[in-house]
Amino acid sequence: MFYPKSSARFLFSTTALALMTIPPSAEAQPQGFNNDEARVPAYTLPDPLVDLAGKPVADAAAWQNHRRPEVLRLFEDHVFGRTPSADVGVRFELTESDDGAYNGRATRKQVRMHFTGRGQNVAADVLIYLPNQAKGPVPLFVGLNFNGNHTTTHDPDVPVNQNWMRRGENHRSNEEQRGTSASRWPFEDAIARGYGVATIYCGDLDPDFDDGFQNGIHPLFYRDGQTQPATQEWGTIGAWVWGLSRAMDYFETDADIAHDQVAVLGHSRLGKSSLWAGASDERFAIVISNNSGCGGAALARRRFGETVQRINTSFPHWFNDAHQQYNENEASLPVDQHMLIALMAPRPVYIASATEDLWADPRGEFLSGKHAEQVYALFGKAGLGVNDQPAPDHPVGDFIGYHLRTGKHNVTPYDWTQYLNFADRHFGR
Ligand code: GTR
Repeated sequence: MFYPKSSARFLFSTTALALMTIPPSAEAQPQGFNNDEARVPAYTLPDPLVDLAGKPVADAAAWQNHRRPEVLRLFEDHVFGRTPSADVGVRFELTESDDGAYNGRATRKQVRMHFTGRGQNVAADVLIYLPNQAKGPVPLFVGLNFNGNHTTTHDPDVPVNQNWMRRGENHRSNEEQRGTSASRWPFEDAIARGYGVATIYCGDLDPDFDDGFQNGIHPLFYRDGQTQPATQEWGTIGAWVWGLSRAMDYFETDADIAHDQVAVLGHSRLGKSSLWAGASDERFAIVISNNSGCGGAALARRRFGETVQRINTSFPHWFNDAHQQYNENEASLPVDQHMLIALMAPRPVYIASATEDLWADPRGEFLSGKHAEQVYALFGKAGLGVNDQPAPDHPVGDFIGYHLRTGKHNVTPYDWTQYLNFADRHFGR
């Protein structure tokens, strides 16, 4: 049996789900963007279970061997960009291992990843805390950070990153920034629960501004005469995600880390990145999106909060150039973000929203999980297990976890508690 490419059941389900609303926000949002559920346009989502030739995807094997690679390629070509193949050298240097961190409860490892290509070198530092009470290899959370590893902890033994920063004097960081993002990285809580946590400054891989891709790792991949990525090649998010995969390569060499129990997580632009990392690298056993919004978990076709045009204008470097053609033109995107979530199947994925984070479209984030459930069902895995977006602070879900935290665009201890619970459940702890 053949289904039309735009299946009618989506129209039905989006209308039914659109009857619910999320709490109004007190937080200021940019003007001129829709924050009103009643003004979400009618839309039809592409069907994850109908392939490009119009054939239905019958079972898990057809998804995994045929449709999944097709969807992955669509995200490469139309959203995040392809990673060029190039002869780039990768070397790991363990610069430190000290079992005295956090009053002897943790071992701090610092690993410098050296990347070499076309006579240039780029380095990215991985900061890792592992629990000392562990009896064997430990499960690990890994995520990128916004402002340098030294901002994630008050630990004085993490060097101040000297690369370009959004924050800090003349885009350079200093001691004053140490620990300023520590509330987003509750290392000690994770350690107490038997988990390791690793983080990397995204700007080590590619500084987060539009420089025509002259800095960061992109130039290492250029072909002779190439001066910037081709239309369908990667942008900044692609480069960040490549770095996460190289960190995964390192974890596979570290006997203290259970490399088959690595959860990748990220907040906001770095949540878009954790989703793309989980989609493009199936070694990540759990994938967590915290308030990732447009280009992350939120459905683009809803045009609620941040839109494709807005994100491509404010941050032209995040996606590939081909993505620009979908400005004010979401309906012609061959994918929507429920298909990004579906690329995690059958691995557990967690989507988190916040009530005041309307810019990221909490409902659209929930709905992408909802519309990914059909792919999990092919594997016999239950997804969210609910039809309606749950009340604030009521986590739901089996293989697709979801919560709507009360509060603003942020990562909080509440979010982390849910991720640790989710990992405990799926890692059988
Ligand atoms: C905003 C952007 C969002 C989100 C956020 C962040 O300015 O519009 O897509 O990524 O930044 O990363 O904090």
